[in-house]
Amino acid sequence: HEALAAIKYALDQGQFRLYYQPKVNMRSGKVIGSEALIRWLHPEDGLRPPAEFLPYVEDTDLSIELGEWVIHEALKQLARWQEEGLGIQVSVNITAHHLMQPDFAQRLKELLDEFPQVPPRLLELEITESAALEDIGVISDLIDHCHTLGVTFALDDFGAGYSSLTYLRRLPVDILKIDQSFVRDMLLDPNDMAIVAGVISLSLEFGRRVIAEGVETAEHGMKLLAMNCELAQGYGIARPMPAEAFLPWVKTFN
Ligand code: G
Ligand code: G
Ligand code: MN
Ligand code: NA
Repeated sequence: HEALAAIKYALDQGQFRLYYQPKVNMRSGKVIGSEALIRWLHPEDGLRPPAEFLPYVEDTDLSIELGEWVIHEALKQLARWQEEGLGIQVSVNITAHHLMQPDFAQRLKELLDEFPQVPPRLLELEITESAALEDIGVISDLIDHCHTLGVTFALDDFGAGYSSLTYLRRLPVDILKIDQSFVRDMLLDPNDMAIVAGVISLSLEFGRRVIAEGVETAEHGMKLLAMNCELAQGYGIARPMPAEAFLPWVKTFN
């Protein structure tokens, strides 16, 4: 396949970059972490978003190679930030296909071992509800296994899937990310507001942390804080940015 070959070539040529979007605690005003989001810096076409190339690699071996590159790159960045005195988390998006590779935990351990100066708890893996329900026991065991390595897990896009509550019930994730579609419209639509409030109280009942994504305005932030959701990510705080821009941004935010 032509597109796959082009992506493989780009990977070998070092044309991919990770952008980092801050995650903050709105109560303390502190930056707590960042989500790593892949970009293709194409020599002719410029910056390409993941929607333009990730669909081609879905469920292929190349998706695993790309996923490992993302984890490696995130660890490299964590090591740099560690040196610069910035001890924040980095979250990477992991597909169920990648997580379910038989050697996933072993490969993750090898990658972590390459960066002994990085505390594994600073690496968070974001998984979505895309995995088939029949695999949920397997995924749950994998999360337990990876937890023994020290990494943490987030359940991404929470509420937008078709079996969210089963995932919440059965997956030992550390934090729920409230899907941005609910957050975006919560100030206009009472149904979305009810869902956001419900997810926040569910997360507390289940002893999980919770973060709102898609926080686009200060008004969203204040409402979430009033509902006891103090962690947030979104354009209203900052857009995803290149690694070099992150530390200067943190200094202006603090
Ligand atoms: O970065 P952007 O906001 O355009 O992301 C669009 C989608 O691509 C999101 O669903 C995001 O989770 C996904 N995505 C971004 N980077 C990665 C990555 O490194 N790996 C995977 N699997 N998905 C990613
Ligand atoms: O699926 P996932 O949650 O990983 O996707 C993250 C995507 O959401 C990225 O493409 C990121 O650029 C985008 N994003 C982050 N914050 C906001 C926001 O406040 N509004 C909108 N519309 N998109 C956002
Ligand atoms: Mn994500
Ligand atoms: Na999400």
